[in-house]
Amino acid sequence: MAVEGAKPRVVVVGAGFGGIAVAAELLRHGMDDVTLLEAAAQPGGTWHRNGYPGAACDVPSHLYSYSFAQRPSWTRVYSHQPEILAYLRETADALGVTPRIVTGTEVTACVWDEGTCTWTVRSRRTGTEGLEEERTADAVVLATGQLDKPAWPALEGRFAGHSFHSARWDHGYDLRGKRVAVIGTGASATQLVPEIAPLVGHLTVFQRTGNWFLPRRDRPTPAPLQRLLSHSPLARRAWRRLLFHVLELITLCIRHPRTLGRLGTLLSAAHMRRQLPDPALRRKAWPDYPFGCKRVLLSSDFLPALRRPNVELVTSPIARMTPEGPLTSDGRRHDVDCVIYATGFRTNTFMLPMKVTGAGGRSIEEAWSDGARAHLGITVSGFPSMFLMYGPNTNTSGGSILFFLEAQASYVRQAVQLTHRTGAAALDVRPEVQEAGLRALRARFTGTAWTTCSSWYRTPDGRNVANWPGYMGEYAARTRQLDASEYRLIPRA
Ligand code: N01
Repeated sequence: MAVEGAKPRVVVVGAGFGGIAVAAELLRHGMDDVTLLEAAAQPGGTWHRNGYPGAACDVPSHLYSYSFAQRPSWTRVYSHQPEILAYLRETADALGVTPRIVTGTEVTACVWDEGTCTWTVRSRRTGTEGLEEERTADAVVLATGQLDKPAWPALEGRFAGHSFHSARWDHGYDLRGKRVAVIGTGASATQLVPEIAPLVGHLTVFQRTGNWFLPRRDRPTPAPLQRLLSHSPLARRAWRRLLFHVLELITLCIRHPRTLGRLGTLLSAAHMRRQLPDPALRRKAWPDYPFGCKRVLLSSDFLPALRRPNVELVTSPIARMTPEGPLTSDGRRHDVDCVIYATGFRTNTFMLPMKVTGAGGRSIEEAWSDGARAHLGITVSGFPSMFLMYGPNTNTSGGSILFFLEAQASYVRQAVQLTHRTGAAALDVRPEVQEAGLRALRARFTGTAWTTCSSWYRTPDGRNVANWPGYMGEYAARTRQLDASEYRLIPRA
């Protein structure tokens, strides 16, 4: 039973950038009954899981970091995974979040109890079928992210050699001198291919769709910039502001494919032509959809890696897998020792990694049978005081996801405060508000580049359930102040 006057008990599922952001926000506002349950052995979320060679961020670090924990000393313009993970863990330590994280704990179910107006959160030790633990919470925050569950292609046949997914890299396997296949050419493949190409005997890269590229000049942070940022908080703010506006330009191009989008196309095409002087290879790698429909890849070393003598780009579709390697539909069998699936994540069904049951015993699967939806990507009608971090329609194709996470953390904190202040047990977004928001959101996609091809952002029937259709600034404005009239307060039993 929710206890009147007592501090709200909040359980956060996931201790990545999202979970840590919301926990830090609650603690900063005096709500210290917060527990984070993390399935992995260590906090860090996607930056703990994705340790493939070359894993890095393609958003500049001075923006891909919390505004409330800025680090002037980033060693590189685009930091690599170890530095980002260290930053996240150090920040969690400094803000008092770490002692509240319970690792190795997999949440199996979150169930809304109508009698007590609380959530029951069931969990067990990760990887066991053992006894389940139960916690009671006044609010749950699901911070499990959009990019957690690796997607494996449904290919007929079985490969007899070694294989693994890029998001679960096998660090024990020595790639040196081996014949390796990489399936997929998304953001992950783009980062790992240049790293492994010099090590392996032969590398075959299987591309289903080409990509648009923009340069990513990965280099140490220039010393004068680092000095300036270390000494001047004003300069730090100005630098972040500048990076923010530069990234908003990518969204501007995506939103206006017929006008400004052409400029993006030109810039990308010039970069790709410079990097691929051989017309045959260029033709193979070239995308066949408008700039910005899929994620624009920031890379200056992937296309040059394709020119190496030990690398081959294969664009004939994989017909099936054989024990020796992929067989492409042109009848060629590509014999390899190892297959690396850089095939992304299961995203657009959005099913959470645990059972979630809301009011009236309705499951999240039922609520989302017609596609994942949430008010501002955060609250779902019929699931009182349940909040999502990086929920439906809050991904960004151009900006920094951390910007969205901070906006969501503040919004969740306001919701928990409102509930507590008014003496209510919970709050529930009004269904008509959620539906009106969804209609407006869908209308915002009309005419944008996102609608011009299939991508991981979209369901098979074409709805974009992953991305925010506008600018980072719009999302911040929309979420800055929680509008209490959009919610129904549920009185205590
Ligand atoms: O996954 P993806 P990812 N046969 O889905 C191909 C974030 N991220 O892990 O384009 C052959 O983009 C598929 O082909 P197609 C970022 O948000 C960020 O690379 O669908 N190929 C595609 O090429 C990113 O968008 C960073 O035709 C098959 C690839 O596999 C998101 O994670 C770094 C196939 C999957 O690409 C996902 O990126 C890395 C098949 N059967 C990732 N099935 C940063 O720097 C799929 N493919 C912050």
